[in-house]
Amino acid sequence: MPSKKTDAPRTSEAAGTQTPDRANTNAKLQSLEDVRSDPTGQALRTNQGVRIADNQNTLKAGARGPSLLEDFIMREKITHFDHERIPERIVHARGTGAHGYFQSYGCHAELSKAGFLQDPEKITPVFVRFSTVQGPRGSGDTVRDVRGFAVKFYTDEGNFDLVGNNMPVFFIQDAIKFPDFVHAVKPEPHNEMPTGGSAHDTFWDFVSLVPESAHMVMWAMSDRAIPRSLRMMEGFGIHTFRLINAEGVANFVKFHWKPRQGVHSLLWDEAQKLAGKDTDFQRRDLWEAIETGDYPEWELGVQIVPEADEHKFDFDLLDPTKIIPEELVPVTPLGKMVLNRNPDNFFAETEQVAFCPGHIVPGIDFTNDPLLQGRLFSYTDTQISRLGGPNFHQIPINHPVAPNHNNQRDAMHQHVVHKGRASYEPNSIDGGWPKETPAGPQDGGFESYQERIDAHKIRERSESFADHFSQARLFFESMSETEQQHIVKAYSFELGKVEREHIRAREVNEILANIDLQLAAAVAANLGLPAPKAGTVKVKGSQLKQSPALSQMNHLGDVGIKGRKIAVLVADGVDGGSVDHWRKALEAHSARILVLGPTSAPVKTADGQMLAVDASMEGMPSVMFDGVVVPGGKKALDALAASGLAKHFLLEAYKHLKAIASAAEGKSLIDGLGLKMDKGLLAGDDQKAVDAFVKAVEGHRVWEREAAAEAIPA
Ligand code: HDE
Repeated sequence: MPSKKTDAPRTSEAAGTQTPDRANTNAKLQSLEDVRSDPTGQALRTNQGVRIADNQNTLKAGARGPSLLEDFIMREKITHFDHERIPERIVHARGTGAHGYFQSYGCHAELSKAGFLQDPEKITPVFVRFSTVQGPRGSGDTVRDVRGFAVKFYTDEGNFDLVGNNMPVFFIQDAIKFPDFVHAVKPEPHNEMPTGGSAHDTFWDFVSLVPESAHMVMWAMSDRAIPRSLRMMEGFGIHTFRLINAEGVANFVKFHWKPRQGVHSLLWDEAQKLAGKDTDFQRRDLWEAIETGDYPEWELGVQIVPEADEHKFDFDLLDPTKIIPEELVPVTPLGKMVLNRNPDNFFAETEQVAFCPGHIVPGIDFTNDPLLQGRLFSYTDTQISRLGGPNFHQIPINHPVAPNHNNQRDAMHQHVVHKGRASYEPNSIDGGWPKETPAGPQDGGFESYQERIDAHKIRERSESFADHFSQARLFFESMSETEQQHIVKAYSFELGKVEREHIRAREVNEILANIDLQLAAAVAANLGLPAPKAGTVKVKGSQLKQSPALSQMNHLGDVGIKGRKIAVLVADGVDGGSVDHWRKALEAHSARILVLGPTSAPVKTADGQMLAVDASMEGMPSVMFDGVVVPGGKKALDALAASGLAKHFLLEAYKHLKAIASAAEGKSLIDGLGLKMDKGLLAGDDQKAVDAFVKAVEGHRVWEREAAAEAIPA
């Protein structure tokens, strides 16, 4: 049955004006939707279609007797159940997905001949999967880790997968090191600890021995590794790719996703608490945003470098441990992506989706980045064991909307009944079909960019990949003071969990001291290590002193407080008018308002009405919100002042630098907690108070409060 939800534009383009291949696209999309099974009104049957009369009892020899082998209904059910699990991804096992669409802002024919970038009217369906890297499928969402950001574009010319992360660089330069890196970051082999994090000996042993990881580790120790929401992350293709136009002119590009929701993070204390209070915090956040119609949106952009400028930078474009600072090459916006439909079934869609950086379409091509080159092999290979054979492209979520006739045949889980009598090419039996399409400016067959290579076959790293510290330093120096402090704390926390002192010392003296001596000294002091000496590596430094684009403080987004979660704390005796006032005022900004009571039971307002609550303060603690409102009503305020739960809620929100507004009469509650008013701690019900509150939530945190918040117990 077709999906009942119709928000997601799943039509591709008007039939009739295109080639027969393209005219088939709508029908193809529809057939992909038809695999969605709807049991409404249907009888319970076996896999063979037999109606089942009793789904409660096994066939037995007498009511108290042994079960009979003959029971094909029970055997079929249990056998299927026994095989329900497939291997989880070796990395990025924990993930969540969503459907949506991509729409180009205009015609980008000068840059690429890829069809989905030509026409602003054209809607290209996408499926996105966000993930953490280290933890298993059931691990926590809010651990300190890189986030995967993988997008499958179902274009008319075949699937294009942009398999990126929320950080623009990577830990290693050459694919042959990937198994070493992953073995090091994964839980320790002897006791399988820790789950979901990198704060352990093997990770720090590896990265302290491999200086090329220095830049990426800096990102991983920054707030980028604990995003507030999957909706609030940038995405990066990392490697340099090529875009090629119809004339065959190529440019180097780096892909960027810029969230309209801004780039925001959790605080470390919040992230840790959330890992226990709501393991699913981020998948729930994305799911609820989409269910409530608050569709997250990203802008796809590219940094463009003409082929002639390949060697104009102080780093190598092929080195995946380097960014192109946006101040040197700005990001050119190409189009937008909107996520507007949740999957119907997690396993069928999110778990079975198979990405591969090698899935590209005409108009896009690779470069010789040695990490990218290895990835081109790995992804298809891993799907063969994960999804049980080479026909994983036939699984509906992986199926292109473009036709995919060829002479590949058979293999495990073959779903297609190939009607041709000849499964080879050339043939004269089937009229020679399917036939090659010559490469061409539009609708041509794929043609690789004809890069000239004149080289020795050699195992060697290019000298141009040798500078490991300049950009790590640029990153640190581009951070605000607050962000720098968070980085110091993250290194101190993680290295504090490392048992072997020589590993801690090596990271401080041989890595951090080469990046920034003050950073190294601060971490050393927190670990009780001797003050480090200046690093021994001669670091040439970057062309730029700072890159403001690297600081999250400069990415507040442009949707205001839309989709931000605000808790309204109530108790018996609350002023119902005050609740309505705040609700209306904040809903006008499209924030999500949740009323929290002492328990999940409704409360009685001052004028005797029953007010339903969305949850208890215990069920939805302050770490799940972006801001808190305490409406008026003397009796309710007194009750909150006497409640440990409510006081903890407010103190914790204050500690986590969140905006808190109370009705004017609630000031005594704030005073009673010993808190000083600031830009984000407000008392008042008038428009001025509402505006100040909205502004504080928009700013994400009340950073000026950080010193005062230190004194509040966690
Ligand atoms: Fe991956 N990576 N990776 N990776 N990666 C996988 O493929 C691999 C790398 C990324 O939501 C695996 O289907 C190698 C960089 C994402 O399903 C595997 C190397 C970047 C996802 C694999 C890298 C990524 C994966 C595991 C070094 C950012 C999750 C399961 C040469 C640009 C996709 C799978 C999803 C998944 C291999 C490095 C991103 C084993 C060999 C760099 C977002 O094939």
